[in-house]
Amino acid sequence: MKRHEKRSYDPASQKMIQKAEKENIEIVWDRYDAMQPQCGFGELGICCKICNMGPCRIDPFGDGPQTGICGASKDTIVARNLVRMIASGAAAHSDHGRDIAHALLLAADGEAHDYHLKGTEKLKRTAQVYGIDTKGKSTEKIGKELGEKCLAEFGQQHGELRLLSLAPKKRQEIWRKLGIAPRGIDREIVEIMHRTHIGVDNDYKNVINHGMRAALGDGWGGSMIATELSDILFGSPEPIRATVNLGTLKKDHVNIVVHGHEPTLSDVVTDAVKDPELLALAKKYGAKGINLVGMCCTANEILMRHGLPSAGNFLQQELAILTGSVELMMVDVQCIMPALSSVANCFHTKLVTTSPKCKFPGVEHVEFKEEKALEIAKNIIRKGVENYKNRVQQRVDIPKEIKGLVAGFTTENAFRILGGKYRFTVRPLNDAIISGRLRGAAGVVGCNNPNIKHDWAHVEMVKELLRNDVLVVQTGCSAIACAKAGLLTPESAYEYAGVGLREVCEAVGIPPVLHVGSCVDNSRILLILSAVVAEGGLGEDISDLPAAGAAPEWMSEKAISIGFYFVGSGVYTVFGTPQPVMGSENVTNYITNEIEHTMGGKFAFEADPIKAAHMMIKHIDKKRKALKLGEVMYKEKTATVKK
Ligand code: BF8
Repeated sequence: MKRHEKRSYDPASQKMIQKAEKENIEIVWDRYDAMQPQCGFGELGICCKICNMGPCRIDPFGDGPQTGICGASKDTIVARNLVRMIASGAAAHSDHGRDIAHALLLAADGEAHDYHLKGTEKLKRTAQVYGIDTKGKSTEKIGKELGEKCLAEFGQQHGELRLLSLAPKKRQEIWRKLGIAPRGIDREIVEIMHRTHIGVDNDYKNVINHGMRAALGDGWGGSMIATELSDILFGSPEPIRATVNLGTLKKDHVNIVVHGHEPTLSDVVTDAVKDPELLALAKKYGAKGINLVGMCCTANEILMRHGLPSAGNFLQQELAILTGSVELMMVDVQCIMPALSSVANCFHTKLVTTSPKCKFPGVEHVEFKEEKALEIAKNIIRKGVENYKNRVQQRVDIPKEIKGLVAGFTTENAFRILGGKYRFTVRPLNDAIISGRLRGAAGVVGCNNPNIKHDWAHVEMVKELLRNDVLVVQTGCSAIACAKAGLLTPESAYEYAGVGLREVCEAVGIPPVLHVGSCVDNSRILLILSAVVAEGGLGEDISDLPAAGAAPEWMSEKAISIGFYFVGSGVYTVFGTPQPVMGSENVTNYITNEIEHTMGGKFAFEADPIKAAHMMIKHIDKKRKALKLGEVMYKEKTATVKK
């Protein structure tokens, strides 16, 4: 197998990897190879650099030091390092949520006049959860009160986050009994930093349980606030057809890529590219128009709400520039490789940073402010249009690969689609699981990582689940991976789904893989699971459901936080490569085994996606048995799987 084939599963990416090789441009896989062998102490989680007596490291073979200079055991060191990753991941998601709450407030106050509160139904519903009396109040007044209440929850010191009340009652009781119901979003993150300071918490279970509390503050707090308030501000997504992969870039258009996470800028950019003056300018420079595409989770935001194309996922950010066709890439926060500036320097591509939290040395910064959103967006687009004249057409190589998909699924529209015109319900989903037409459901989410062939694990795992009648729900880069493989269309059910799943997809008219958004939108999965429990017939808690989760190509600290809030919500969750815990047998055993007795969920690590899919299927079958459900309806698999 050739090098580019080993690096990516996606033919479009393979072509750009070859181009990078030919033109001697260093990209992520080259840096990964240069980094081998990677630090074994780091991989095992047994390096401690929390204080200046260190850095300390535990000898994994038992001959050298078995504690740090302060006496911290490997269990303490591993647990502390792990929960610090949760702190960072939860902080990233939650800060995103905070920014959306801030934007909602500005919009409600009339200070950010380019935004309007579009999701009035959801506004009222969410306001009720927060105990806001909506009677006789204007949309703006309710929005302001809700924005204030949500913002206050970040620094809340007592009580519980309001959105926890949306979880099944039994789950809430578990959290209370274990003392891990999050009080305030920031508070739990700060407490991680305190507990893991030199000489504080050195009971590894106590450390991890608090990490779980902070992660729950992400899933049922910061991330859920981000999702719910985005739906209020920008409107709830509806099923929508779109396209994906590098083939969405256009040879004869000005290509603008929005990359990052927060929808505040990208949402107004969708309007800015329609500006007649900018379109005329693009024509003046010889382009046929302005082509706006997304990258990573910003792509998911504009894909879900506007049907705009996604050029790709995490490992494709450099590859988009390598097409030679990108006039401008604007970035906000998270998952933006620092290497982008050097790759952009090899082409005419202009890189623009927009967030005060994320600047690059030597890269133009145009600070985004909600109060002048559209004006700033137009200003950035203009820079891209003006850069078209610098494009070297001979260096343009746009891979032809492009796939159609349907995105835009949410907790709310799942009810409508499944329930039909007259009654909103997830009953048909529960019934399909109870009857055995569906085996169960799985959430497959997360990143790409050069330590595993790009997209391969996502695609193979999802195909295997579909084939075994497991309905799949996706977010983030995982959803983009499977979209590129053609799994996110209703027609894909005929090719990949088992008989039972295919029947359900046919009856309801949905793809066998439901794209529910960006990574903060994993909160939608929590709410879908809660809705399924509330509908009845499948137990009393999320941990009773025939369901499982996976992050087969995970990379970021956000993935760790997501994993922990899923496990803390009762979900069996399989990560591809192990989390950095293997240096402590106790911590590994705690999170992959023991924790199930208290939380109802646990982790597993398995890099082989087919094996991992079967671990999930086994878990789903175990839960079916516990619920006294029969075997799945159809034994035969009609779909064929490429191995
Ligand atoms: O937040 S899946 S690589 S883009 S961290 Fe990043 Fe991972 Fe992609 Fe979205 Ni999520």
